[in-house]
Amino acid sequence: HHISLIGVPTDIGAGARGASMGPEALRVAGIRSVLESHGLDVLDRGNLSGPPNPWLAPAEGYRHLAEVVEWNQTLHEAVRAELAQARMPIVLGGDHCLGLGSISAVARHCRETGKKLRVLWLDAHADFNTAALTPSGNIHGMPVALLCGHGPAPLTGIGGTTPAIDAGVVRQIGIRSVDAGEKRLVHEAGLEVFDMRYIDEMGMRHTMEQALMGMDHNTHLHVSFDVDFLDPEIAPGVGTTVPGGPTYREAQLCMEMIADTGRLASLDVMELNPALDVRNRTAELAVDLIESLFGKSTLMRKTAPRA
Ligand code: DIR
Ligand code: MN
Ligand code: MN
Ligand code: MN
Repeated sequence: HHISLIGVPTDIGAGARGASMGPEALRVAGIRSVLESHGLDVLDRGNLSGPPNPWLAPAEGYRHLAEVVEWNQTLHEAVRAELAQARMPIVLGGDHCLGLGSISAVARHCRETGKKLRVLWLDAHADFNTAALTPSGNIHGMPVALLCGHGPAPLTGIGGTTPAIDAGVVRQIGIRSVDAGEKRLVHEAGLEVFDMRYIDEMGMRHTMEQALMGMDHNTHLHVSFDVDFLDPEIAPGVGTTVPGGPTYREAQLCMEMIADTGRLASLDVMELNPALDVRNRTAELAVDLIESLFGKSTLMRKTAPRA
């Protein structure tokens, strides 16, 4: 693997300031050297630049629409350029509105190369709001809906194809906070959601088996990792904590089972907020989990253990 780290230092879509410091916190936690220790070739492309956060109230249901478009267009081009050079982009967010620029570029690459796309969305939230449904106007609560074509053209059209993806390629995992109107739209769109109730009842192993089912040698697997997926007891450094998330052990299993597929081809690490963290422990945990995503395991097993 040839990996490119792309820092996107903005909190333009979030409800709290601070995710703009996420890329540097992940670097301080050693993301590059950890990946290199697994024999991976890593280029740190540094940080993209874009407009500052004006911290305004929503206008017609969206906060900072123009700035969100600008950041995501820049990110779309950066991710597209890495994929065109057969490099694996790791997007260091930044808030989760950036999933739009990242995944629209991945989807475009898949269309151009005839690959099948699978998106794993690891999050406490469904991120499926629209202007009419959002309680906040924060666009980090909308990227999945935008990718599926729900929203205004400047956002849904990034990359030139609307919708950027079909809802059928998405598997959401860890969901435990969905707004009332958002819930209806998730249902209507037919999103496949493995919520915390599902994980509690069925276990993380069965959940991941289901979420990864149907992939083959021609599948491009994209993981969009919102750090608030994790239980706030182990990951306090995020803007919107929701209790009852995956434990350290469940999260490790989730990442290891993704690694076992050998299909991971692009990754987002989003919503890390160093201003709310405790001595960078959430960044260090994120890096630890990313290490598992790239194949760190306790034993040199040839295959995963099977009952
Ligand atoms: C809430 C919070 N559903 C909203 N969303 C997110 O404002 O739309 N928090 N994504 O991280
Ligand atoms: Mn999110
Ligand atoms: Mn979230
Ligand atoms: Mn690990």
